[in-house]
Order: sequence, then structure tokens, then C-alpha cells
Amino acid sequence: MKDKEIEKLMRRERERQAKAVNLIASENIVSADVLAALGSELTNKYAEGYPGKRYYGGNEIIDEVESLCQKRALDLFKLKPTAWAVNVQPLSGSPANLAVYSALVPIGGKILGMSLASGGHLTHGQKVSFTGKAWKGISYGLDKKTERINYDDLLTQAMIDKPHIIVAGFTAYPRKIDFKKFRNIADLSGAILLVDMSHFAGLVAGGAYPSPFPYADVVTTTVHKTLRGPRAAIIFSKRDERGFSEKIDKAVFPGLQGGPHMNAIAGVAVALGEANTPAFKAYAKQVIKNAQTLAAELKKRGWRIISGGTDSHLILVDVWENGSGISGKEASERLEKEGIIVNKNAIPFDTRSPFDPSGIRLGTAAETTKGAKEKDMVKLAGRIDGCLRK
Ligand code: DSN
Repeated sequence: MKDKEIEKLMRRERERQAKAVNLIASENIVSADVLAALGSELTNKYAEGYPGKRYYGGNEIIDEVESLCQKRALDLFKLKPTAWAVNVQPLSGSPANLAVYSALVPIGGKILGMSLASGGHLTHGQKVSFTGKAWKGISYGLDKKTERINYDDLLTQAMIDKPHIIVAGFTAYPRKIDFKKFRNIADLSGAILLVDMSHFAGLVAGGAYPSPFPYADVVTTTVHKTLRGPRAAIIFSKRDERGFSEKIDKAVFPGLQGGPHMNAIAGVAVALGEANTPAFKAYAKQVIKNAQTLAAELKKRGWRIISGGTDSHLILVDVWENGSGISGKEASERLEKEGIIVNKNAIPFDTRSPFDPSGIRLGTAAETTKGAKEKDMVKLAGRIDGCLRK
């Protein structure tokens, strides 16, 4: 590179990533092919519009890239193009969710999503997000005893609030979601069912986590978490008389975005192709085995694991435990000094502030990409325990 300053920073970050133990649950490590697509000349092209309907010339090859990406997205989740539409242009997860609401929920309409403290995402209608300003965000929580979704309570809440849309999905909930129950609650309360599978999309692709597609009306996902692709997002919508897919396409472009990032879309296509392989299926299963081993080993060492364990790539640890431990911030800082990267995280019914909450969130997607197995998780649990008990 001619730009030595940026080259040096890139090298330092590459070295940091190679050295650190990465337990950030929303990160992963992309392949050399994904990096090649991101760094390609596709970044030079303006392609406002959709395949076959662009505003600028010169998009013949770009059309093929986007169409191939759409095909791979449908193939990966075994969806028929007659039944499901797919939009691969959202720049990332937050714009994807925003596009869905702006297409399907009237301004001021109600979004019912999991509360932030229970593991929901800002774009599921939280006040600090635009999704909680333009629409009325209502939150559901977890059962205090089980720290899992209580579907009876959720039904009661939905019947009282009558939301326009219900969001199933999370950033910090370690368990499986019962999508069939969500479907039933959406039907009874007259809501659209959106599943935000950003965290677990790779696990669904690998057959290691339940698929939302038999039940959802719309599914959004980022590509860069368990799916192991570049930073981008996809929106799937059921094709039916409600015309969701047409509305969503219009909301993405021209509603919210201009030219799609075609280099990223090529990277998404590469990642989707990689995820549609037996090797990725084995990867997805290993991610969960690793998370379950890490959770069990930490539990053995006396740490309280939220909900008692995990069904996914994600673990929430209560490091504060009613004041007998340390705060989440201190825990993440101590671990970082030891080269173990995690994030501080609120736990359900947290009594501490979100800036210094009671928990830490751990995820096994990135370390599993590096080849970690259960025996590595046992060692890692020992390192984490030693560091937190210092
Ligand atoms: N920042 C992502 C996460 O860590 O879960 C969600 O947007």
C-alpha cells in the first residue's frame, strides 16, 4: 500500500486479531475469498435500483452479482423463489430492521420486541433508536425464575397491546426461540411476525438451531455474525397478497438507501456459498458444542450462567451475583488485559447501569472458526475463572 499510515494500522489490527481470544458473540472471521470480494473493483460501481431496473448504465455484470447473491440466500435456507423474496441490499442490520418497519408499520404504530435488559436489540423499538421514536416500542421481558421467554405472558401482553408487528430475535438471549408459539401469538393478536435472526443465522444455516422460515412473515439477518460473512444484511419476506416484498424493496431503495455496496454484496454471495457446505454444518454444530462446554465449565467453577446454560453460540455470565463478584465492566477490562475479548452486558432484571452492568456476554463463533474444540473451551474456562477471581 502507498498509504503507510493506514497500512500500519491495518497490520496492527491484523496482529491484534490473530493474538486475541475473541469471545465477542457478534463477531467472526471471514475467509480470504470474502476479503477479496470486499476489496474488489465492484466498490467502484453505482447500481441504484435492482437487477434489470437500474438508474445507471454499465450494470450488466453487477446484475449478475446481485441475482447470484439472492439465489444463494434462498438456496441456503431452502426457500422457493415463488414463496419468498429476498433483498440483499441493506447496509447492515439496523438499516434492515428500519426498512421493514418503514415498509410495513404505519408511523406511530406499535412494535413489540424483547426488552434491551432481556437481550433484545435497540432496533426492536427501543427509545434511543429511531425505531422507538418513529414507532411506539413496547417491550416484553423474561420469566424471572427461568430467565427464558414466557410465552403465556407474551400472549397476554400482545392481546392487550395489539402491536402491528412482533419481533422475535435477540442480541443476548442464549436459548432457542419457539417460533411456532410466536406465530400463534402473532395470529391471535393480528400482528406481523418479524424474526431478526442476526445472531443465529449461521446456526440455522448449519441445521443447528430451529429455522424461523416455516413461521415468520419477514426474516432479517446480518451476515457478519455466525453466518461468517461481511458486514451487511439481508431481508427475506413471504410472497403473498399482502405485497410485503414489494413494499420492502421500495423501503430499502429509494426509501432509505442509495447505491448498494456491490463489493459487500459479492462478499455476502461468497459467504452464503461457503455456508451451504457440509463443512459449515459441522462448524455450526461445533460452535454450539463449544458454547455449551464453556458454559458448563464456568458453571462448574461457580459462575452463574443466565438461564443455566445455552442452546446457541452465546453465553451470559452473571459476574456480579448480588454484589459477591465484580461488575461486568471490570470483568471485561480484566479479561482484555489477559488477551480475552468479551463485552460487558446487562443481565435480565439487572439492578446495575447499562454502562457498568452485572454481566458479560461470551460467544464462540470466532474461536470456532479458528479451530477451537471442547478441550480448548475447558482451558479457556480455567483462564477466565482465574482472571475474574484475582
Ligand atoms: N452489536 C451487535 C451485537 O453485538 O449483538 C448487535 O447489533
